[in-house]
Amino acid sequence: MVATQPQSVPTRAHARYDVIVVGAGFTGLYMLHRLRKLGLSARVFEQGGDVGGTWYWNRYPGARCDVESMQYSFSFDEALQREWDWSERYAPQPEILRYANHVADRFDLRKDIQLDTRVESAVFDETSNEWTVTTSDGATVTAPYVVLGTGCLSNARVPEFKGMGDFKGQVYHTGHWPHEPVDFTGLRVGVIGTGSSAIQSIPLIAEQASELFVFQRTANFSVPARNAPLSAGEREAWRKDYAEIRRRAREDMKNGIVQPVPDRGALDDPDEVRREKYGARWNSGGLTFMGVYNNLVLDQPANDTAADFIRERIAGIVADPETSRLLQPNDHPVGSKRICVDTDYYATFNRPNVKLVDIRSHPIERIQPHAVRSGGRDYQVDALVLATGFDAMTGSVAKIDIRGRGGRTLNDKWAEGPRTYLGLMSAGFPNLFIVTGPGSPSVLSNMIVSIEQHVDWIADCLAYMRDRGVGSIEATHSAEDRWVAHVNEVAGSTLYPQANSWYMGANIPGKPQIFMPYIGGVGVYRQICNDVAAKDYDGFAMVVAARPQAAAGG
Ligand code: N01
Repeated sequence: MVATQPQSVPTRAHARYDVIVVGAGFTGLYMLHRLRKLGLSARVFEQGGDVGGTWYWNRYPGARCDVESMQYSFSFDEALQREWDWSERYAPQPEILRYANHVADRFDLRKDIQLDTRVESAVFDETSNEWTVTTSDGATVTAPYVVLGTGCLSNARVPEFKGMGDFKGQVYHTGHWPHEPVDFTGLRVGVIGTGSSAIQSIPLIAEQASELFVFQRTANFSVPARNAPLSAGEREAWRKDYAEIRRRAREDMKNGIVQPVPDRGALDDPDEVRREKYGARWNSGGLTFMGVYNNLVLDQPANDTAADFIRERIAGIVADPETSRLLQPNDHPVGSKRICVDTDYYATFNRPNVKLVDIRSHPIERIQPHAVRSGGRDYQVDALVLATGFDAMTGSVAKIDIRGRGGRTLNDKWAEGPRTYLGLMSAGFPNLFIVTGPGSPSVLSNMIVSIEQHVDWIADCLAYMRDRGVGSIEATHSAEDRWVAHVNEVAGSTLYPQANSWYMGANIPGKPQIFMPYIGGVGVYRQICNDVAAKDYDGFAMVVAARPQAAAGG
């Protein structure tokens, strides 16, 4: 790998770069920026029509981030974090997308990003230590390194309902929402699913639709967002302490979201104190509800106190007793599925035009040309919204035909569940980095904190290798085995594996059920990654290049 000046690289039938990056979401943008700083040539391939990843695709009504904007933003550039003014406590999707575009423009990234181009395959050549990547435009490119920034929630999942093809109305998936405005005014709409995407969109769809049927298989715990405009004064207050806030996020023992640190377990407080604390968090809103006590995801009786509190609140909001009963989750610990954050979700079921349909007791039998049939009844709908989630964490990686040593595919290696060392690499696939992959804190964390940590670690690793003439890096099988065991052990000490969640792969029929993210906390994880790097990349095998690598980028 020879340093080349950042340059504009035109599309060609065959080209060679130092690094190929898959995806132009926040990972791809920051990775490209870091690679440029190292003087490396890179090409980013993005299947979408613009940058932004998740925030490019998830345009459904009400889409916004459930991590506060002042924390869900890049920290790597001081001027950037001072110049961008978030308008609300929780930024809406269009604003986050504008931010991604701003980052692309500000750092002049677009010239190395090729949009509307899917990476179809990546094949490693053991002789040259290079990846050959083919793309949907028929091009073939090569590079010693590939970085997968494919996103964890980017492979939208459409369940195979019988009769789906017969449906005469429009069908939308929340994760693949059209770019044109969708108007449900006067329409009868069916929403299938009650995860975060549904819970955000249902209140807004209900305002337009003449009738809305919500098809619920599993009730989810949701807490109010308490979203509000962010004043200049509030932004300034954040910025005053930004360096310290960012440090705390990086070193956080949990998810990289700065919040008050609990000093006790739920059962250490008497009933009335506990209720008061839950009430205060409910009133202040947001994901930090789970941070009231330090044992809510560890101890079932402790968890029950939080679950009971939320169930009581639901009962207090929803007027119809049967609807209220159905909306109260009772089959998983609170937090073991991603807790949802909403604006008026439960109250929406008090509207006369909204009906909850229990498809747990009466599964969807088939989709009719103008209806959804469940329990022998046809619910007449003109449009269907599938809020049915994603083949999470591994789905987008699995869509690429990745072949490592001996031609073995990554899908074959991961057939029994994903295996990585630190979530960053998988043994047998040299020079292939994964960002926020399975085995890293990933979806259990503030994604931007994790993305920056991974990208920095990868960039530092590439610099280390270049300085030492190393041509390849690969996770060893033994280090990977130890890490996988550790990830499972930590997950097993929590309540998380008790839920049929997408964290477990449980939402995809046939997908191996393994708790995919690393739950040890972003601070601990960062320290482990730093220690590994400090010990000359302990657990990775590095091979010195047999010959100086050819100049790249040309
Ligand atoms: O997807 P989900 P999502 N028949 O998988 C149901 C992030 N996110 O897009 O639970 C009937 O959570 C399924 O039912 P069940 C966040 O991390 C963040 O909502 O499998 N129903 C479930 O109700 C989130 O966790 C934000 O029984 C079927 C729903 O569809 C993640 O993305 C906003 C079905 C899927 O829920 C995914 O959220 C949005 C079937 N065959 C998303 N298949 C914020 O930042 C699935 N379902 C706020």
